[in-house]
Amino acid sequence: MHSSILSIRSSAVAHLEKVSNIADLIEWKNELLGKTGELSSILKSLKDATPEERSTLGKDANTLRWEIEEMYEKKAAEIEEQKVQEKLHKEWKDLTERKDIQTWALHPLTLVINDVMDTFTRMGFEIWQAKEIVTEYENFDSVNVPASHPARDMQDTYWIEWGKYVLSTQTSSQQNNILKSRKPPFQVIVPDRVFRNEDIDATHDNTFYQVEGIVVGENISLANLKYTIETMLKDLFGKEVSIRMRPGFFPFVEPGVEIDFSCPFCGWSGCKVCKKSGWIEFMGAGLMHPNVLKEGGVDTQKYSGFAFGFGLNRLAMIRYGIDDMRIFMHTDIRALRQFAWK
Ligand code: FA5
Repeated sequence: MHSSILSIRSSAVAHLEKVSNIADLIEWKNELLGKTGELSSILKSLKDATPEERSTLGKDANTLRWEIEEMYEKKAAEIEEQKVQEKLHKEWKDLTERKDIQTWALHPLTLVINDVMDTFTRMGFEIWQAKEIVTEYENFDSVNVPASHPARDMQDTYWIEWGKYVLSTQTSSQQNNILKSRKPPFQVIVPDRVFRNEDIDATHDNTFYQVEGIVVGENISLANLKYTIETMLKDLFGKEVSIRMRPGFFPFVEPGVEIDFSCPFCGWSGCKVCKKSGWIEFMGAGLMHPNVLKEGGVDTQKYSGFAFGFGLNRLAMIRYGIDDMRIFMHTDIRALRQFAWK
């Protein structure tokens, strides 16, 4: 290659290495190939050259022109690629990081149901899947509450079909189905939503959760009931909790009791949760009424049983220090999320 072309070429290559953007690249090309560019000047000067020189210089100059065009295209592509990479790097987002997405949370009632079910399954209870629409027979007659019985008025009922179907007012509506489908001895726990046509206030809802437990076997007594409930409460609150039984009336148990437990927050000294009494009202329970056992096909000469039922909403309120039950059924996510990990 002609020495002057070679010198243009090497300075062009050196200069190109320093070029890092399209504007400088265009300028670089213009300085070589533009009207007043170095190579153009050489091509223009060809007319004064000897024919021999004209042929070699012309050929070399043209070769360099194509080379410069090629270098230009290659560099332009490199600059473009670098721009894309920088953009990608700047805008890259780790979608798996999910910093800006709120973490999921279980509903406080679900958390309490899960814990209560864990406790009972550890004690060997089977979980029974209840129904929310039940027959009048299941809800009332089968648990010793005949049509004329005043106890029907104790729970204001939503009728689905008058005289036939109701929204279950109590998980006790499952007792008869359980008795008919299990052979003693057995122990079953039933968590479910129940419904009562009641005025709603801070401690009453018309839709709430109950947990029913029934245990049937030989020589089942109130002592077994006491042990079961104390064990469950100890597991739930992580400390010793005592219970006391007061006489209580429920048509499906005899004797019937109301069970309170010692306040796990103040240990009897009196606090806001137990309303300074040291005790928290918890559940209805008792030994299963012979009529209920017989209606379920259980041999009452051989077997006895106990049953209990408690409100899960009230337990969740105690556990989380909530003073208004209505937040459970309202859909205020801000209120519900705060209990997620307690
Ligand atoms: C019953 O429902 C009986 N079936 C419990 C039972 C089962 C007794 C087995 C004996 C043997 P009671 O109506 O008291 O009983 O309701 C039980 C619990 O449900 C109450 O202690 C309370 O915690 C909860 N509860 C009752 N009414 C409401 C309401 N309107 N809102 C929220 N919780 C309620």
